[in-house]
Parts: sequence; structure tokens; C-alpha cells
Amino acid sequence: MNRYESAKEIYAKLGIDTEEVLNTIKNVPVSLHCWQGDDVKGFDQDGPLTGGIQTTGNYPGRARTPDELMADMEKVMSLCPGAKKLNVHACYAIFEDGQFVDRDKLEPKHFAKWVALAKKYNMGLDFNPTFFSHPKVKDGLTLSSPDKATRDFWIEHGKACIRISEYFANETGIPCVMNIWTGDGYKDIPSDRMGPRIRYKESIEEILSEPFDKSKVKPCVESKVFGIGVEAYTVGSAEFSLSFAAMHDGCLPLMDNGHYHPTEVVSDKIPALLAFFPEIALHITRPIRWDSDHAVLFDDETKEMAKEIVRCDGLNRVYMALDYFDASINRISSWSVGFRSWQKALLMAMLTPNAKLKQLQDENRLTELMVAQEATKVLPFGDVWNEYCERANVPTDCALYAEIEKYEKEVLSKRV
Ligand code: RNT
Ligand code: ZN
Repeated sequence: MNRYESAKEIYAKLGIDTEEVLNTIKNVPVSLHCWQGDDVKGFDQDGPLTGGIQTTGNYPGRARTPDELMADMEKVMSLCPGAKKLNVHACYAIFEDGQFVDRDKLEPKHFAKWVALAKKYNMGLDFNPTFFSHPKVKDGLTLSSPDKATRDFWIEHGKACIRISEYFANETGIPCVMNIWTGDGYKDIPSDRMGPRIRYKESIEEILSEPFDKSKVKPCVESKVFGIGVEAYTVGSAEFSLSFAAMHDGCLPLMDNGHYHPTEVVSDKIPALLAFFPEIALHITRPIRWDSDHAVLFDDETKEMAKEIVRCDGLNRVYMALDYFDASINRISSWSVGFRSWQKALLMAMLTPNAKLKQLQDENRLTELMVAQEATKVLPFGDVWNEYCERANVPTDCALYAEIEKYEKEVLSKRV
């Protein structure tokens, strides 16, 4: 008997059908972020990354053109099991023959190549207006700026992005999650905390007044506690974003697990939000001491977040997207280790006897619960993971690095 067959028997004794799990997980879409490949630069400007986010490192091989970025993403997809969506930022617009337009004038045609890539793999697309790295960010503010012309420019950008999101949904037949995040805030103590928030609220409301089909476009608001150079105050705080989503039908809250105080955990927030919202969205990242956006690993909190989604029967209610960017290591490795780690976390969550564990809690058999939860950690998970990789025709963990090294040698190292 091979290792998978033996693992299958062990899980079957716990009431878990590994075949059913393998058939389920491969169809759960996870959004793959294009911005890991080029250090969040985009194609529409040549300035620095702003908005309180930062990439560190200068590992060779950064994608410099749409073709390079798309080739890298195709490589990553070939290394990762599971269904994918493409997550694109507005700054990744592609202008043919130098026909540049500013962000308030973006049109679906500027993203036709992204649609073609998505269609090639039967994937959906997610979208993000880009409210950073642009000369019209005035004094660190966009949608919450006291300057009306600045707000209006960014509102027009948001509306253009709704139209593009709907185009993505129409082209692919898959709903498009459109996430609104701004780095708006102040480095030091502000004298008015409410004014910017009222303006932010009204600006997002104006964006959402653009007509769209709620079954096709899923607008989200992402909160954040602080950014680099934006330490004292962020306009889109947790309370702001959660309240906004709660008060606006069809708008989803988006939680990024790098955006909270370090002892807060998004795993605990997932069931709290699912008790109220029909749908929520996540940015999955790995913060070390701050929102450092390291590649996601198969670590405790990653496992815990996936467990909550599965336990809450939330696979159809939680839009999952990766969001991190490490420029200090091979970017293909960062992308694929992160995607694979989230796949592992989902798989492990599905291979957990959740109903039995819940029963122990409800019967207050808490000693037994602790022992049982520890026992699940050493089940032969790795054998099912390897089987998943083999069936998906992607490398197992031990074979991954050789593939990455080969691509670095043949492709990335030539980018000088
Ligand atoms: C920044 C937010 C935001 C960005 C992307 C590029 O802290 O997490 O989601 O990372 O939109
Ligand atoms: Zn994020």
C-alpha cells in the first residue's frame, strides 16, 4: 500500500473522506496577486512606491514589462495546485503604442491582455483601484483629501475601476472582487480625525453610485492600522471600514492579516464577521513585527485562518486573496511558496475532524478536546498533500526548488 492509501485509511477512521476533500479543494479559487512580480511598481508611472507600503530587497529578475510579468505568473501557476483567480491593480494597465491615459480615464481595453490571460486558464479576475504611487496623491491623501479636485480625480478613478471590474466579470463569467484601499493618513497626531473620515465615506459612496450589477462586482473596503510614514492615524481604520461595509448593502469588509495590532488575530475575526456579513474578503500575508508583507508560510495563524473558513462552512462566502511582496528573494519562490502554503492550510483544515471537535466543545469535554486537537496535528497530512500535488501535476515540496532554480537560470537571470 502506498503512503496516500495508508493515509486515506487513517483519515477514514476519523470520518474524513480524503477523496472528497481532494475533489473539493481543487475548485476553491484563490486570487494570485500580480504585484509580487515587480515589487508593486505597475506599468503606468515611474515614481517610487508610496502609500505607506514598502518592498525591501533588490533580488535580480524583477518583471519589467507586461509580457515578463505574465510569463512569471504562468510559471507560478504551473508550480501551484488549486484553482486561481488573477488579482490585478489598476496601475497594471497596458497602454498599446504609448496611448497613455491617467487613472481617471482608464477603460476596459487597457486590461484586455489580462482578460486574455485569465481566459486562457478559465480563471476569474479581481481588481483594485490604485490610490498610491501617483502625483495626484496630495499630501498623502486621496479620497479623504480636503482638496475637492484631488478627491474628484480619485473618485473618477474608482468609478472607472467599477466599470473595468464589471467588464472582467462579463468576460470571464466569474464575479470580480474590487477592493478599495488607500494609504490616507497622517504621520503625527492630527487635529481632526473625523473630517477625513467623513470625506472618505462620501467619496466611497460616490464611487459606489456608479451603476453596477451586485452579482458581478463585489466592492470591498480594506482597513489598516498604520503605514510607514502614516503612523499616528489612518483614515480607513478597522472601525471605519467595518462600519462602512455594514451600512452599505453589497459592500464587503476586507481584512488583511497584516493590518492589525500584533496580538490581534484575523482567525478570530473571520467567524465574528461571518455572523453578520453574507460575504467577506481576505488579504493573506505574513507580517513580522509590522505589515512587512513576507511570503505566506504554513504557520500557525495561517492554518488557523483556513480552519475558521472551513469550520464556518465559509468556502463560498470568503473571497481569498494573497497580498505580500518580497523583493529580497527569488520572486517566483515567494509567490509559489505563499500560494502553496495557503493551499496546505486549506487542505489541513479540510482534513480536520471539525464536527467531532465541535461536539467535544459543546459537551464541555475540554480536556479531551485539547488532547484531540493535538492529535490532529500529527496525522499524515503530508501524504495527502503530496498526492494533491501529484494529481495537479505540480512539483511536490522537495522538487519545487529545482524548478525555481531552472527558471531563474533560463529566464530571470537574463533580465539585466
Ligand atoms: C497595503 C494593503 C493593500 C496593498 C495592495 C497592493 O497595506 O495591504 O492591499 O498591499 O493593494
Ligand atoms: Zn492588503
